[in-house]
Amino acid sequence: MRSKAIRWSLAMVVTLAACGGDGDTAGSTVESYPANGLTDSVLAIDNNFLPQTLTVVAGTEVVFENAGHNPHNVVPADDPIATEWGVLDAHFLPDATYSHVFATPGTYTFYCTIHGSAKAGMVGTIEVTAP
Ligand SMILES: [Cu+2]
Repeated sequence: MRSKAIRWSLAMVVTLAACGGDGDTAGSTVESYPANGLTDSVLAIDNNFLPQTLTVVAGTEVVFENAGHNPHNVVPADDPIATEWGVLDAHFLPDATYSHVFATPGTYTFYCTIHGSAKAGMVGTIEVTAP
């Protein structure tokens, strides 16, 4: 039982390690890139994100900071409990920061569930471009 689990874990590590190059088993062909040491930032103010659209190269760490006086959160448009990335308001009180490395090119729409929806209000976008 246990050795099977370990073997499965190793298989996952090997699979992930192999993802640097040619495709993966998930059906997605978008390549991921390692952290590149660059950082950029998005401020949560009352009640908006600044900037509302940020463009970064894949591998950049984006630091979200609650620069407002109110609690906010940062959740992906299709993931309101932030299972993939993002931070809920309990961990994003004023002055708190949350950072995430955007490794895969694409468009990442996010919002604050307190002050917006996935389409309006306190909503923002990270555009991640290929290096
Ligand atoms: Cu908010």
